[in-house]
Amino acid sequence: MSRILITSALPYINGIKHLGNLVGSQLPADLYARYCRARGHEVLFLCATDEHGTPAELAAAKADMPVDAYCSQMHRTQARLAAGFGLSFDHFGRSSSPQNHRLTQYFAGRLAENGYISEVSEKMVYSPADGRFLPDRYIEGTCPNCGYDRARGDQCENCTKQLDPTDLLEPRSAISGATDLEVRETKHLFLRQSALKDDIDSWIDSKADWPVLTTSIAKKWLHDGDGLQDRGITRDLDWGIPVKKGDESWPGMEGKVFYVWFDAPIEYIACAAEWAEAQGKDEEDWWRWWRTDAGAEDVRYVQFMGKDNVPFHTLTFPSTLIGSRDPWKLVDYIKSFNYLNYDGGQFSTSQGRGIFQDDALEILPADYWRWWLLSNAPESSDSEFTWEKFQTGVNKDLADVLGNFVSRVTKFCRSKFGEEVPEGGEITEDGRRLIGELNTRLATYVGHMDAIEVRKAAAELRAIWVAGNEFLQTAAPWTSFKTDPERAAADIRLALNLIRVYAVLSAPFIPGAAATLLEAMCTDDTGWPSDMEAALAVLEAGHGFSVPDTLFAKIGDEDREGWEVRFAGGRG
Ligand code: B3M
Ligand code: ZN
Repeated sequence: MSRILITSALPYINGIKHLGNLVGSQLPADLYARYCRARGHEVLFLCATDEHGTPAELAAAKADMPVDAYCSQMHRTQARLAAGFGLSFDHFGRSSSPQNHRLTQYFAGRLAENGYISEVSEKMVYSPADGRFLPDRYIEGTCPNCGYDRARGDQCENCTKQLDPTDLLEPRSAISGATDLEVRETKHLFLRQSALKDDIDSWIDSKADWPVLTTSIAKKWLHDGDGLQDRGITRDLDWGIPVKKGDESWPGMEGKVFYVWFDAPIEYIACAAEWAEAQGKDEEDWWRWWRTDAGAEDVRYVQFMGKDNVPFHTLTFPSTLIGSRDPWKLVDYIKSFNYLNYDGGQFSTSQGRGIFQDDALEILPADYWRWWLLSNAPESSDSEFTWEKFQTGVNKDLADVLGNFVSRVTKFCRSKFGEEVPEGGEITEDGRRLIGELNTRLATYVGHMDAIEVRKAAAELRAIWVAGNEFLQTAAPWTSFKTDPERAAADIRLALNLIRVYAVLSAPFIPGAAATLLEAMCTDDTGWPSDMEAALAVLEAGHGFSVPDTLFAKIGDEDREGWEVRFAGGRG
């Protein structure tokens, strides 16, 4: 048994997230967390809302609310939706927490002590029309790297390059659209990433097992052009964590706050402190996850995120941790994702394009979404959601394969032997063959899950379900029952046990259905079937069960067409 720390990229507070956000971080993180728990590991799975910076201010202004009230309300909404999707966070925190204020100011102080902060009089974009500086998302323009014309002041969404507002070509105010922008001087703190370049470089070189998507993005920004650049970590904004050196004030920085991308990853740590407090635990209880001088050297730390977040997690956040020269735990493995597209275009929060979490849960239970999204996760390349693909995937895999197996087995048993596991002969030859196949497939499934190969794991799980149906087809207990009821009983006993095994193996993907299956089998034995033959004998003759209601209803053409129309336009 090991200890595994899992974090998902922190969803921005600026609105309800779409399914592309979900499949790019929180959902695969949950899959892995559930799997690790099922394998008996000690897991701490953390996520939080990312509440500072211009996205929060802009969204609150649009909702006509004070920004702190807006964040509290949206945090509750996101927490409710996360629960609706079955995301099993040990804690869902807030980057605006007092714990994060303290830690962020602490890190800034440590970095300054170690010489990794410089104070720079910076030229910032000022908008006379808006009467303010325009940091980050308050400014839009053309990306100097790739030419994308809707790049934001902090990052180009198209090519992932981290930007400063003054880098943008043909800049305009995102508030008023004004283009008569000026450049004014203002003092800011910079994180001297350039001085940490060798540390970062050799750290990344030590991660030979990382996915190519992760390392290629990191290496690109480490070595391309001028190499690792120093990054401004403060902003002229009202909302955020006030700039301080530990708990001392920082002369010249009055009225400024830390940049959201400085404090957001520190929330991964602060969230553990929030978790400890919520659980009535002490500092040492969360230090053992985060400090290598307090037990965290045994922890395996895995992060999940979309590819646009990779530079911040491979360069900026490690610079903060390494530059503190404290024994903080660094990430061991970064699982990153490409984008999920929606019907020939991009999902877009700002344009309301695609399917959003609240709408998704309103039309179908979480498991339908979880299964389709995970089995089509954008791993090696971008993938695409279309209603037709969704309908086909769900109907085939969940209704025709898994649902059908469960329904045939339980209904046949009820009609011939009653609602309990039947007594009968030894495992049949067909049964032996099934056990052999399941053993091989389980080893493959475990291999993919350990490697966090989400699509491959889903494909293998589907093959494990198919094996059950093929066994039923070959063994044909409805035929053998007429001549050899003992044999039919032995096969059905095996099949009923297989339903429990399916519940255990499938729970990371479809926890709702898995719970229904265990309930129908009247068991709470979730033991991992490492010994398949023993696992298929857990429910003994005489053990009661019930026939579950339809596990997965098929999506009809009418529903699909209706949703296609309903979700065609943006939702504004
Ligand atoms: N909030 C970006 C995003 O939601 C950002 C992630 C922060 S992770 C520390 O894609
Ligand atoms: Zn670009």
